[in-house]
Parts: sequence; structure tokens; C-alpha cells
Amino acid sequence: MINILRFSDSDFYERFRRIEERADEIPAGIEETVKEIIAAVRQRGDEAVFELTARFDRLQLSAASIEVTREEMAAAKASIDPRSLAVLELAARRIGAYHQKQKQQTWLSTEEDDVLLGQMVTPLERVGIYVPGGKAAYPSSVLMNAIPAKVAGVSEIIMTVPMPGGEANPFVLAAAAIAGVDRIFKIGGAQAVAALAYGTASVPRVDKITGPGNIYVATAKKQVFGQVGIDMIAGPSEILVINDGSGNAAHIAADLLSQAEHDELASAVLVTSCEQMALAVQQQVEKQLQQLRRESIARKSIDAYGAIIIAADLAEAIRFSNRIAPEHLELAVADPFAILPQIRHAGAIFMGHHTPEAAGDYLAGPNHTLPTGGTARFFSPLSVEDFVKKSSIISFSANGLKRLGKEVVHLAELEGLEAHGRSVSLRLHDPD
Ligand code: HSO
Ligand code: ZN
Repeated sequence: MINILRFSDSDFYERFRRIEERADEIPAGIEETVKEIIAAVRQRGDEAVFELTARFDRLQLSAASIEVTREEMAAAKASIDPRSLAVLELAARRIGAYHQKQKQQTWLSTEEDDVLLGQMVTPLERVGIYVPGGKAAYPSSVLMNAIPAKVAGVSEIIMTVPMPGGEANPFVLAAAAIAGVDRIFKIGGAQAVAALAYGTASVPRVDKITGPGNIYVATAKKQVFGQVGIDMIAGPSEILVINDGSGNAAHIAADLLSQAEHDELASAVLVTSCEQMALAVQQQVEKQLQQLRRESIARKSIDAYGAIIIAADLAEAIRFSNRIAPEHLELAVADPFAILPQIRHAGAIFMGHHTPEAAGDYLAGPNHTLPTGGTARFFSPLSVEDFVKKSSIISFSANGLKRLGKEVVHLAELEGLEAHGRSVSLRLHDPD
């Protein structure tokens, strides 16, 4: 049964710390293994990638077979049933429309004397999207990573996806085709991250790597950061539901389980100001768990990292939520907009009783790549912004330099940098 806790329990914060710290420990040896893999790919390129893929994915690759051909991509798209194709396309359209609104424009502003200042927005040239294989091969994640890159104007989108035993997920390939992925490589793990970061004879080097992955992938992304850009490091998923006693216990329980079924390390927590609702949701969670195909995963998550917390009032629930900074926050209350201004930290906020997280996971439009593990305190959802960078633009006229030049010279003198000062004073004496 999912635990019911109270803030007044003497061990409340200790119990909660266990939930918060569930992903902090990196199992021993991973950092070293990943370091070796990256070094091998840097030194021996394709050859190392082929060896590691044969070892980890039971797949013998060559320069001729490492890439999914354009024909294979088109064939995958043609092979899926029309209804699946239609819903993927609908999701893609909605995600595209939402991310279009995030686009930032280059701007220029003028001062007196024709001094012109601005910021130029330029898309990244080539990005790599990591897509996990196996149980977390989600077509929706392909859309959520590739579409913002496309909207940003990235010239080339490279995807890597492991294909253990050579088996491809046609929905993942179809989603890639719909989203406009340019090239797909059949590789995964730390070796894929290394290949994208440093390039090999077959795999082109990218400017930034985004996308979720297991602990090896996350560790590899951390290790190549600086050589390339990376998005946030995603930990296990979490949901926090705030409730005021209104709404339907079965709906709230279903939402908790939608997060729990992702991963044994996922966390699903309800904070409610209503004792009766707490008990009703507890029963519903148990009942619905038994009906899930992924019961075993969801049950482990609920037993270890699930909780229903009874708060004295809504204000206490909100304070707690702000402390947690949840990845997904559902405001399952009668008037969600009334409390929205009090929410300080959350990756995505789901408003009211008719907005299940799953709507946002798939097709509402906003990105489902969200800051986990309390990092919503300083990270934002993946967005178009992640696929562009900016250059500052500075343009002085002769008159502009006359107006501000003496101050530049003064600052240069303060810092003892004579050549800096001279580069300005020479122009002040002789503008042409
Ligand atoms: N809830 C996940 C995203 C996802 N859900 C993909 C279903 N598919 C991110 O936290
Ligand atoms: Zn989900």
C-alpha cells in the first residue's frame, strides 16, 4: 500500500530524504568504465564503436551498416498503421506549433550617435539526439527532442538509437522521419555519446547532444560536456499532485501511477489537505496497480518512492511543493489559477482536474523533457532556446566613439592595459 505520511510524523523528513536522494548514488565503477569507453572511441573511432556495439548490443556493425538508410526510414514510416501515423503527426504538429512561439528574434537597438547594439540568434549547426533502446524507447521523446531543434533552424539533426540484436522500433523511426531527423545511427550507450562528441569516420561530430538515457549515457554526457554542449542530465521521473479535497480519487491515483509505471526509481507523491481523499486515493492506487501490465515496475516505485501526505491546509502543501521543486506538478484543486502565483519551482504545471500529466507527455505541445530531482529550481524544460546560441553585436560610429571613448581609455588605465587605451585614443585623435 502506498504510505500515508504527515508532516508532524517525527521521521517525516528522514523518510522524504530517501525519496529525494533515490538517484544520487552512481554505482561504483561506472565513471571509470565510461571514461575508458570514451577514450577508446576517441583513439580508435569506428573500430571501437563496432566492438562495443557487438559486445553490448549483440550487433555486428560496419561502415556500410551503421546507419539507417533513408529508404529504411521511409519504409518504417510506411509500415506503421494509419491511426498510429495520424496520432504521431498530430502530436508533431502541436509540439511544433507550441515551440514556434518560443522562437527568439535577433534584435538591434540604436542609441544616439548611431551606436548600434544587438543580439544575433544563430541555430546550432549539427545536433545529436540520443534515443534509448529497450523499455524506454519512446517515439514521443524523439518528437520532443527533434522538433525544437528543427524549429530552431538546426541544419543537421543526427539521431542515435541502439538496436539490440539489430531490431528497430518502427514507431521510433517513423517519429524521426516525421520530425525531420536527417541521419540515424544504430548505436547507443556511452560509445554513441562519445562518437557524437568527437566524431568518427562514420559518425559526424555534433555541437550539442540532447536526449535521455541510462546511467552510462548520463555519465558519458557529463564527461563530454565542454567538448560539446549537453542538455540537462535527466534523473528518474517524478510527479507531485497538490489536492484540496475536490476532484476524483480514481483520477488522482491514475495520474500517480502514470509516473510510477515509467521506472522503479520514479516517484509519485500526493499532498492533500483532505484526510478522506488521502484514504480514497490510497485504495484506488492499490486497486489500479493490480490492473497494470507494468504492475511490477509501478509497485516497486510506489512502495519505495510513493507517498500520500496529509497537509493541514493548501498553504502547507504549496510550501512543501516549492521545497521539492517537482518535475511535474499537478494542481488538482478547484481553482488552480488562484494558487499558480505561489508556485516557485516546477518543470511543468498541470492545471485542474481535467489536465492529466499524460496529456502533456504526449501532445499538449510543451516539451516533456523536464528538469528532475529538484533541478527545476534552476533548469527549464527543453526548448528552442537549447538549439540556438547568441552573438552580441556592437557597432560604434565616429561620433559614438567620441562620446564614450574617454571613459574606455580611463577604464583601460585603471586596469593597466595600455594597448586597450591606445586603440581608442588613436581613433579619438584621428578618426579616419
Ligand atoms: N513522463 C515522461 C515522458 C513520457 N511519458 C514519455 C510517456 N512517454 C517524462 O517525465
Ligand atoms: Zn510519462
